[in-house]
Amino acid sequence: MIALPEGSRLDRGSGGLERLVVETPRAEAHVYLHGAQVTHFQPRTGRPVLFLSKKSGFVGGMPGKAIRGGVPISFPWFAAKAGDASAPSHGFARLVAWELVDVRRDGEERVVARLRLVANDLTRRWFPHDFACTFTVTVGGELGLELAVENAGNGPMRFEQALHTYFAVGDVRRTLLLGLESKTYVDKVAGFARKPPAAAPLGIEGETDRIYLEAPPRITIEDPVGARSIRVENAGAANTVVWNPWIDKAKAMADLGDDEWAEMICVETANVGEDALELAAGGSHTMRVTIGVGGLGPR
Ligand code: TA6
Repeated sequence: MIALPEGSRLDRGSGGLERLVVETPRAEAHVYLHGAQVTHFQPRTGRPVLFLSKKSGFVGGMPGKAIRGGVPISFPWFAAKAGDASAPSHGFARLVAWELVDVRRDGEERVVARLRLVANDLTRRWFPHDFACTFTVTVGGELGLELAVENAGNGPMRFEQALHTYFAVGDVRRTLLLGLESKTYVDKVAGFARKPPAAAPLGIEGETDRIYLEAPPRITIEDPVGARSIRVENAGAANTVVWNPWIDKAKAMADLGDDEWAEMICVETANVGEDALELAAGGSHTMRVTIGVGGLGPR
C-alpha cells in the first residue's frame, strides 16, 4: 500500500474498479488503475474537460475492456494491429491493470501520480518485447500527461502510441479546431487517402477520422456552445489524430450513446504509422500532452 498525500485517495469507481481520486485547489481528476485511464479532469471554476460515455463499460481483468472516454492509452499499436485481426484495437495497455507507483504533491497546487506497466506473459503473447511504460499524471490548473516507454530488452523494439483523448464539447457541430490548417493528413474516412492542408480551421461536419502527418505544438478547440476553448499542447509526438464517429457509427457503438457523438471530439497525441517509433535496446522515449482551458478568443 503506497502512501497517499493529502488531496488524493484510492476508491472503487464504476464496475468496482480501483480508482485514484485527486482533488487540488485548482482541479479534480480520476485515474483508473485499469488502463491507467484518466476519466475525469475538471478545473474548480469550470465543467469537465474530458468526455466519458454514459454507456461505457468498466470491466477489469487481464484483459478487460476499454473504458469509452477520458484518455485511453493506445500502445503498442494504434487502431487495428497489422496482420492480426484477433488482436484488440489500440493495443493492450488500456485493457490491463497498471501498478500505481507513487503519488506526491508538487507544491500547493499540483498532485503527481505515476503508474507503470511492464511486459508480462500476457503482453508477450501479442508483443514479444521487454518494455516498461511509465505514465505520469499531473493534476493542477492544467492536466499534464506523460507516457515514457523504455526498451528493456536486448534488441530493437518498434511500437505505435497515442494518448487518445476524448474532449467534452457543447456541440461538436459548432466546434472549431485551430492549429492544423497547414498540415497534410491521411483521411481514414476516404480510404486512407492523403489530403493536402485545408488552410482553414477544422470544423466537424460528418464522420471524421484523420491522422495528421505533423503534430503542431498547440491545437485549440474552440467550443462556442460550451463558451470555452481547450488548449492541447504536444511534445514528443509526430502525429495528431482527430476523430468523431458522427451519427451512424455512434449508433453502432454499444458503449456510446446514440446522441453522445455531438458532445465529444477526440484530439489525440500520437506516434503512429510511418511515424511509429523504434527504440534500440535500453533506449527510451517520452511523449507529453498538456491540457488547459481558456475563454474564447476574438475571431
Ligand atoms: O483514433 C481514431 C480511431 O482509430 C477510430 O478509427 C476509431 O476506431 C476510434 O479510434 C475508436 O477506436 P476504439 O477501438 O476505441 O473503438
